[in-house]
Amino acid sequence: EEGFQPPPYIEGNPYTTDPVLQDLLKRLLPSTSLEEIDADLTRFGDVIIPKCRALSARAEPPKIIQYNQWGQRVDDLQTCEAWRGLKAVMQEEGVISNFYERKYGAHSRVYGYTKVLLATGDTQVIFCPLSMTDGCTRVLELLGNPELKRDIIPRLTSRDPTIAFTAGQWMTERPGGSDVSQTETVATAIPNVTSPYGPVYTINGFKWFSSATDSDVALALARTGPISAGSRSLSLFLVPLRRPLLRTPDEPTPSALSNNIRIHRLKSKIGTKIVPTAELELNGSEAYLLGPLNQGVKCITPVLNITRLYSAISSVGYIRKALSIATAYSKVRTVSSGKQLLKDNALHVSVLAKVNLTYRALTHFTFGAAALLGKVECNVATEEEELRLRMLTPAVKAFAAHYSSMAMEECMAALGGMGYMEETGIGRLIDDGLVEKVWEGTIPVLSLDIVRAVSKAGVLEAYLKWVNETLSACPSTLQAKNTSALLLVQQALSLLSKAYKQPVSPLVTRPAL
Ligand code: MFK
Ligand code: FAD
Repeated sequence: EEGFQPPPYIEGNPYTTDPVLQDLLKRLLPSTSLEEIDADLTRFGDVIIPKCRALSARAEPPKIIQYNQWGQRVDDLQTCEAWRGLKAVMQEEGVISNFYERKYGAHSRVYGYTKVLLATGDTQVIFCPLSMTDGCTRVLELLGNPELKRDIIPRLTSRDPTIAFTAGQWMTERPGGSDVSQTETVATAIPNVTSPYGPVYTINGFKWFSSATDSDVALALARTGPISAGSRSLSLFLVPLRRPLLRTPDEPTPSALSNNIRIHRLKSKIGTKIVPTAELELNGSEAYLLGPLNQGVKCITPVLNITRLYSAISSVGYIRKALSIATAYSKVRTVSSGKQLLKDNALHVSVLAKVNLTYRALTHFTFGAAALLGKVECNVATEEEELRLRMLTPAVKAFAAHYSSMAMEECMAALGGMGYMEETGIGRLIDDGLVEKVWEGTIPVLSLDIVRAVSKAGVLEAYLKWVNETLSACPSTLQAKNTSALLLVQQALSLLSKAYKQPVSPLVTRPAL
């Protein structure tokens, strides 16, 4: 018991101690909104994050009770109180509703995604269901009939956890998640049944990954035409996970699923262990058609694009948390015969500086896309900005996922043996963060999506014009450094030229120094 005891490190307010965010917001937000947003984010860091940390520390993986004592199949999904508490905190905070109230107009995405970034390391991947809830809201905003807009959108965006809905997304099946053309789930129209929410179908099939299994509704792809048509005979459906769908606040939602949905099993995962990811059987589940028949993939892409930005911001959020721990530790741990704090040691600082640089670059990169999404959703984006967002979304998601785990490993080692201990939580961050390389599109599949995007007229030109303008606006000293960025773009162009077997217009020229 005697002897040296390592002093504990203290993580500060994640917003006010952050090396990047305040400058980023100054650059992106008008001064009229900045003051209010700055005060709100300071409160978020002071009050909400400690609340989340306390809840997160008590989180337990979900359990499934498939049969009751009478031998009846019940499929009762039991999530822990901490998980439900984290969801409620974020709903009360308006993390989803903010994006649809749009108080700060086109800047609402930057504001809301900053909260996502700040909370990611302390919330047990709660943004998995919340991001899909956000995406589902956008789909209903774009494709929903007046009844869906009246009854469902207010639930998805509610700040009251007793009535708020969350939504899941069911795309992936056993024959393929990246390529959904072999989807086995079939939807059959029920001609004599009507619903205010649209044409009624029953769905039969097997969904291989369902992460928001505790949600109220899901957006599902199912086949409505011949399998020979591949993904072009898939339609999009809104599926209730329990019936009746609408309940009053004094009628709590049962944890058991109904609507003829069975939980085959819960997934055994490397990380995201608190998220109730399951395999599901749908045996005649009622569902409502959304959007035009056989255009399901196109109709669900707003969900993909919104959740891909959550994924990018989560990858950056994991680095933020790990770097904040490593930085805090450098202020209490001594080396060199106990004479020097790590924060004053040049060699150690160079390690942290490298991670810091990755964090800065990725934060600016992802928030560039977030700012564009805000503009598009408020109908104030130019056509060029819209095209640029299309290309940037898969790029930021892939880059952030790729660099995040490497950066977190550096932070882990920056605490020495302490970093490898479960108690610091860096191991959990790494395990949770790894999934960003897979869900919502693997990195190679996102690369193919960039190729899909640039093959549409005007997309590459819009991007390159912006690169040129951005580089020309840089001070000449920076321009010289940025030539490496230029080289990268030129390399990409040359690869694309080869892929298309024709030269891709070399719009990028080295700006005059
Ligand atoms: C914590 C934060 C993170 C959030 C986590 C949430 C939990 C995770 C849940 C999941 O992982 S859900 C499953 C996610 N699955 C994927 O991301 C699938 C990855 N695969 C793809 O993205 C494929 O590219 C895709 C399935 C979309 C390919 O399908 P198709 O049918 O072969 O695509 P096709 O025929 O090229 O495109 C159909 C139409 O959609 C085209 O439009 P047109 O009909 O007008 O020509 C495309 O241009 C359009 N499209 C495709 N991708 C698009 C898009 N439009 C806009 N944005 C996109 N990303
Ligand atoms: P595959 O598509 O079989 O990919 C296998 C490998 O092949 C990958 O390396 C991939 O990059 C590569 N590959 C695929 N196509 C190509 C190509 N054309 N060219 C080159 N390489 C290629 N899905 C949902 O629908 N809803 C959910 O809620 C959900 N939650 C998830 C939760 C977790 C924790 C995880 C891990 C996954 C979840 N998924 C969910 C599924 C996820 O979206 C898929 O796993 C992912 O899209 C990849 O699909 P797949 O698993 O079928 O892999």
